[in-house]
Amino acid sequence: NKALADVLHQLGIKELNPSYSTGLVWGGQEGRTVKKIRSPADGNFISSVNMATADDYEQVVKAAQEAFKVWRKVPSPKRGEIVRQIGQKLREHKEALGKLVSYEMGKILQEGLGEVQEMIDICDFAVGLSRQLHGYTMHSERPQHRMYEQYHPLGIVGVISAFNFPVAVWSWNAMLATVCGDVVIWKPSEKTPLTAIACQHIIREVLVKNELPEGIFNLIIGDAEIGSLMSHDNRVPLVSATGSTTMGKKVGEAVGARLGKSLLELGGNNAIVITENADLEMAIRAVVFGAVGTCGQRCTSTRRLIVHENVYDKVKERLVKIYPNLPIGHPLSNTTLVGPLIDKDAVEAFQQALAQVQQEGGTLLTGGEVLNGDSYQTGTYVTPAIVEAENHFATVQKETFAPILYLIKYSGDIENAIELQNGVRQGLSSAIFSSSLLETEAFLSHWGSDCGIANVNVGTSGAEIGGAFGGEKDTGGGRESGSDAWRVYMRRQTNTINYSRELPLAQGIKFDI
Ligand code: UN1
Repeated sequence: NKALADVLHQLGIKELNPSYSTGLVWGGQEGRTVKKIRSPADGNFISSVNMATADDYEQVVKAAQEAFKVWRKVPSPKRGEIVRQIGQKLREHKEALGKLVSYEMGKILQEGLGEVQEMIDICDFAVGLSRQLHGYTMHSERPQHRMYEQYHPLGIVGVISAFNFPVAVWSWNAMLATVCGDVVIWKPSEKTPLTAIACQHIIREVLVKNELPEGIFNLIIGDAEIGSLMSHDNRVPLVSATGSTTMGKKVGEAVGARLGKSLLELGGNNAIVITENADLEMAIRAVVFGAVGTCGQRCTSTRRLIVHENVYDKVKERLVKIYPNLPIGHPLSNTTLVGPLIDKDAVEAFQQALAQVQQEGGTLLTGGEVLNGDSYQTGTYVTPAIVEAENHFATVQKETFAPILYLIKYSGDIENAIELQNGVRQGLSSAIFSSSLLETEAFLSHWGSDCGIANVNVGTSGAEIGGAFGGEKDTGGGRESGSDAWRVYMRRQTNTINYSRELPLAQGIKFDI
């Protein structure tokens, strides 16, 4: 596998099978449970990794605690300088890391490169932020007193990330946490540990060059047990978790029970509304990218299409024509638009959802096959499906991490479309395609979309890092990435300072001794 060897060489990766890394030190090579990682693209063996033990986890926490003592004293703009250097390294390695993301996870190269770009962007954002971690000043009710607030580092931030964005989502968390003065323990998805190891190599170079302590950036490769240790651990004041709602509820409950902070970015069931006033060609492009991009495995993937009855047949006809011609194949091939699903379990979930929705009365219009033959021997390639369905079907209410687009008809005015859009438990991303100001403003209003992200003439996926990213209801309520999402990585402290020679009490209370 020469292509892979080249990429690993470019990234300077030597250690392929550690179970953890405390920034500078790799550990846990011997005697652990071994997991073999195969590419979903061609089934080829990529590497073995060792699954971390509870002892490994202890090593990592100790290193992180020690590093925090040093790191929190480094001025924030100096911390930003480290993140700047990381961003620079990512620029140098963009091509190689993008390829590795594509090969290990299965998203097409364009999207693999896009993912690395997202990491570079958040580094730039975090560098600027490192000079802007500001709070308010307040006027005191007492004479010669002043009040202000400060943001201080929290400590160890645990990051649990998912396979579908194996590196970008970690970087959103890690780069903000780093300029905030925190140290990070990253538990990547056990399906995509190699890209995490690659990032750790990049980080390590920067730590060594700057003679920084071990343990500012830590990596631990393990299963749900490690996530559970982290969630229950009082030494980890914030756990940021991305993944399914089921996983998020477990993390949220465990962290909540010890009154820790959690930042949850969970499932979506994202809809695009197409009204009769939409530019249909533009809408169709957004729908197809949203529904089949990353083979339907983004948390922002378009899963429901809510179309006005007057344009419904046109939209349906257009999509049913486009879908069978989508080039499906190896994610590293330039012509491919749809790569494989992550594994056979995902293929099974895809098939089950399609069988179930048809039982409920849905009509499969196109796709839904598992491909076989020469280029598709892994059994992970499927043809993206479109199903005519109703919003209340149990299958439609559920997030299936696969390329299934449910076509739903609405009639009457925009309020009906909004009701359908909001009529699911998830609340991540939503979009409307329309040139009518009355419709688009209604969609964005306080009685409009209930999602964390609501777009106009822009699809549901592919958010920029500058905005806060996350959603409501079963999506978990957390916000990562841009805007003021950084605040969750810090503790807020209110300070009252008296520069008089008196000691007046607030609220005018008299208490003379
Ligand atoms: C995810 O799928 O968990 O908005 C993150 C998007 C990407 C991030 C998705 N920027 O589609």
